[in-house]
This record gives sequence, C-alpha cells and structure tokens, in this order.
Amino acid sequence: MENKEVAKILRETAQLLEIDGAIIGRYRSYEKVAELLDGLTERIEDIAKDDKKLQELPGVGEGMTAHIHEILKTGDYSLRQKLLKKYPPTILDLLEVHSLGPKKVALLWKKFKVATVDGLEKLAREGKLHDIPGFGEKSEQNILKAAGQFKHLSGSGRFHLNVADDEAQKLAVFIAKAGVAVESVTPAGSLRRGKDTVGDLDLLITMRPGHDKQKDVDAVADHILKYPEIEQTLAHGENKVSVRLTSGLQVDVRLLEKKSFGAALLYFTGSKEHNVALRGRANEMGWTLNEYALTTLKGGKVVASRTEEEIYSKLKLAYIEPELRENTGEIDAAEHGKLPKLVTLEDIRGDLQMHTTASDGHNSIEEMGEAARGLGYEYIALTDHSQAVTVANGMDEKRTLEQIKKIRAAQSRVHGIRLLAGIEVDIKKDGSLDLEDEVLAELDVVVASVHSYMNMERAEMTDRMLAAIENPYTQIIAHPTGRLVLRRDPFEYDMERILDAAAKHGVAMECNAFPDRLDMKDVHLRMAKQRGVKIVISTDAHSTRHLLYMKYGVETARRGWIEKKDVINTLPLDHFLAALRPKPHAAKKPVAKRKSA
Ligand code: DGT
Ligand code: CA
Ligand code: CA
Ligand code: ZN
Repeated sequence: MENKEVAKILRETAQLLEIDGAIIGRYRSYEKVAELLDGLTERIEDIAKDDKKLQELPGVGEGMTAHIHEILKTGDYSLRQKLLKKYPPTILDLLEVHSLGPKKVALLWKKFKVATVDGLEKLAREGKLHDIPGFGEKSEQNILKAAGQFKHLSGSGRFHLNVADDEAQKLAVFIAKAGVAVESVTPAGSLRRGKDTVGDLDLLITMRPGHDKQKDVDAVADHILKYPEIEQTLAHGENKVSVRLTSGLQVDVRLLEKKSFGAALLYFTGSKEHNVALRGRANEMGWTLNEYALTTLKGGKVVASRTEEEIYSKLKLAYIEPELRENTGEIDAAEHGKLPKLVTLEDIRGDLQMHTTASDGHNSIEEMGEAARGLGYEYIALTDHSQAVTVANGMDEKRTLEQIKKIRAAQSRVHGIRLLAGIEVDIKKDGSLDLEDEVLAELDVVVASVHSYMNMERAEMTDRMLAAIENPYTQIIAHPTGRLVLRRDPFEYDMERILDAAAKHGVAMECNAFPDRLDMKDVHLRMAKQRGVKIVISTDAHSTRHLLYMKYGVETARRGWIEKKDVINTLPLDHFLAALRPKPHAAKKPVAKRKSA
C-alpha cells in the first residue's frame, strides 16, 4: 500500500471520530499520523517490517502500530468501517464544504439525518438552518455558496496537478519496462502545459529505431494493459490505448512513429485554442498542420514533423514553451520576438514559506534547512504561523521571539545555507497584523496572509487586503487569494487595486507552489507582472518532502508569463534581502518591558 492510501484511511477515521464527538486527543492521534505519512519519504510498508522502527515515528505507540498493521494487511481499518455503519460515507464530503466543521456536520446528521451536500443545500435554501445555534442567517448564505462551489469544483471530474503528475511518472516507469522497443514516454496535454488541474492524461510513446513494426507496437500496448492500477480498459486500437486507473484518472496513450513525434507532441500538448490558431496560420502559408506533420496543401509534401522546434520555425515563430500555449497572445509574441524568457526551477535560490514543528509542520528547523540545502538552495525563510491560527498552534509574541533565537542557534549547526527567521503572520479581520510591531521588526522576512473570515464582501475584503499591504512590516502576501484548487474559489476583492498597492509599496505577491493552492494563479500573476509587482515562489512546505512542490509553483508562474527577473527569490541572498521591502527601524523596546509598562 502507498503511504497516501494508509494516510487517507487514518484521516477519514479521524474525521469520523470527530463527527462522532470523540475527544480531541483521540482523533488528533489519527490525524497526526496521517500527516506524518504525507510527509514521509520512506514507504510505511517497509518501516512496518520492524515494529521498533515503526515506533520511532513520532506519535506511533503500540496501539497505532497495531492499527497500521491492520490497515496494511487488510487494506482497511475496522474502526473506520464501524463508524461508516453509523454514518453514510458521503458525510465526509460535508467536511470538505468550506465553512462547515465537524461539529456542524454532526449536528446536521443528528437533527436532520442529512449527510450529503445536496441535502445540506436543500436545508439552507429552505431556511432551516438559521435558527440553529452556531449557524445563523449569514452562515446559511455562506453554506449555500460553499456547497455550490464544492459541487462545481469536485464534480468537475478533474484532478490536482501533482496527482496527475505522480500518476504519469509511475505509469511512465512501468511502460519503460516494456522492453527494448520503447524509446521515450512523454506526457502531453494539460499536464505538460502545467495547468492547475488535469482532466485526463495524454502520454506519447515513441519506439526505438527498427522496433516500430506493428508487432512491437502491439507488444508494448499489451504490456501497458498489464499495469496493475488499471480499473477499466476503455479503448484498445492499433496505436492507442485508453484506460481508467483506480484513482479515477483516465489515460490516453498513443504509440507513435518517431518521424511524426514533433507534430504529435504539438497536437496533443494543445491547448486546442493554440492548435486552432497554429492551423490557421499554416493554412495562410499554404500548408496544412495535423497530428502527423506540417505538409504542403497541394501535393501533401512533408515540410516538418520530427520536432516542435522545426514546425514553429517553418511557421516563422520562435519556439513557444508549453505553459504559454493558451492562445492568449503567445503567437503574436513569438512572431515578433517578444516571448518572455520564463523562469525555471533552476533559477530558484531560496524558498520563502515553510512550517516547522513550532506550528503545524512536521520537521525541525534543522531538518528543513538540511533538506533545502540538499535541493541546492542558498537560503530559506522559516515561517511558522502566528497566534490567531490556533488550530495550527500559532505563535504569540513570546514564542515568536524564542523561535527567532532557535533559528539563529540552528544556523550554527546547519552550514551552507542561510536560515532566515520568518513568520506567516495572520491578517486579521480588520487588516491589522497578528503580532506587535516590535516583534515583526526582529524578523528577517514577514509573510502575511489570511486564514479567517474568508467570506467577506468584496469592498470589505479589498479594504482589509489594502490595510495589510499598507502596513510597513508586510513584505510578502502569501497565498493572496485563498483559493483551494477544486475546493474553494478565490476571495472576492478588487485585484487591480490590490496589485497597484503592492507595486506602490514594494510588497511581493506569492505564487504558492503547494498543489492544493497554486495561488496566485496564472492570470493573476500575469496581471501582477504587468504592474511591476515583485513575485516570490514558495512551497508552504509542512514537511521536508513538500519542498519538492516548488516545480508546480514555477510551472504556474510560467503560465503567468513570469520571468526570472520578476521573481525575487531567484536573486543571490544579498540582492534578495535588498529587494525585500525595507522594514521601518522600530524603536527597539523589548516586548516584555513594554507590556509590563
Ligand atoms: P484536460 O485533459 O481537460 O486537462 O485538457 P487537455 O488540454 O489535456 O485536453 P485533451 O486531453 O482533451 O486533449 C489533449 C490535447 O489534444 C489538447 O490539448 C489539444 C488536442 N486536441 C484534442 N482534441 C482536439 C480538437 O478537437 N482539436 C484540436 N485542434 N486539438 C485537439
Ligand atoms: Ca488531457
Ligand atoms: Ca485526452
Ligand atoms: Zn497559510
């Protein structure tokens, strides 16, 4: 079993226990181990071979050891099954509806026997919720909105970028084992364009020279159909296999002749809109473009087909990176030599948002530092939560000052990478920051973000964000729109005014690389660039493994036409620090003294 499958079972058990009214310690213990598994690089199956090793994991005692063994052996967990006899499985969907916690979900079940999002919507629409303690009229409206979003987003049948990416990589490794005939496996479609969600996977396979006879192609197709994670075969043609995986993701695999690889890659990468525009251009030039080749209209002579570069070049266009292929001006830019020189993963020199065990992260300062150095970074900022985020064990002034000391002390043990003392300080309802100025002044990097009151009216939310940007201590706004991919829409506010203010005050906007966020998204990043707003790309890692999410942030930034020069964490340390908005020189009164005065 994969770690994430075990984690899912544990997490659902925790959620069901919470709905069931279990005491916090009981369900948190399941949740904690689930989170731990999400961040673990080693396979839990391997660790579990030795109980001693298993119990070295934080939060895993004898009881949890037995539960993990049961899950690994049976693929399920008896307590979860027992709870699912008490509550319908759809009740877990309700927890995904934003603004609904386990207490409210439990109440809905107790009072109305409602355990579906449809049922919830009906209750809210009929006005049956606003008399119930803890709901209220305003929250009835919020619930209607959130239920609508949930249905729209989760019912879309689309997948998170990292899920599709993981599936593609696993399948590619399997396909490569088909034997000598396979030369390359290349993902195309929305995954190659780095879109925030993926509808289905499009994989292109080329065969080695001399191994592209139909019998070789058939052998590879037969091999693919033996992939253990296939739930259903949807199509099996001469050069194409379509399957649905157990995850629900559909995969279209195409087996190609090498000579038409460029044309096929171009076609199946899309987007459809980009392809249509390219075809039009080809026609105007007296050619025709399809998935096999660019050919002359008359006579059908091949003009180019082997590589994308050749085809673009014949069309008198500079090579267009996949992330730009949305027909939003890239063809014109390619014709006039005005394409952006997009930022790359290699350009990134530091990661500016991550959490440690001081708040809701799973690793220590040192572990994050070591892992980041392993990725070749020059600096990182450790940015734990502030006090308002109680669920994440956010830090107050005193703990923040202690954390700064700990980061400074850790620096003497972690070499070859600069550890910057940061904070993810909460932007409160009125736009003020959640910590005293004197403490904010002590930090190297102040990242500010919203985690509460997310349903404010547009004008109110705009004022709140403006206040946060105008606060002289704010240097970076993290996950600026609060959206959750496939779960929650961006906050409503006047984006143009916010970006103008960010540009004016030198506040950087984050492109949060965590695949559930990817916030700001591509179109907003492009708007930011046009206004000269500084960008940072950060992972928001809650474990060392999450540091690897940087690539999704970079892809999102590339989709927003972002260049290296727009991103301040591509700068060497000194230049980066100089590019951060300068903080006021606060009167250095120690906090303790000020408070007692
Ligand atoms: P997705 O799967 O919804 O995330 O998005 P894509 O872009 O991967 O779309 P998909 O899988 O339907 O098709 C893959 C590519 O194949 C698409 O980006 C462009 C190309 N393609 C598919 N159908 C058409 C079509 O009818 N006309 C043109 N010009 N291209 C198409
Ligand atoms: Ca696709
Ligand atoms: Ca497809
Ligand atoms: Zn956050």
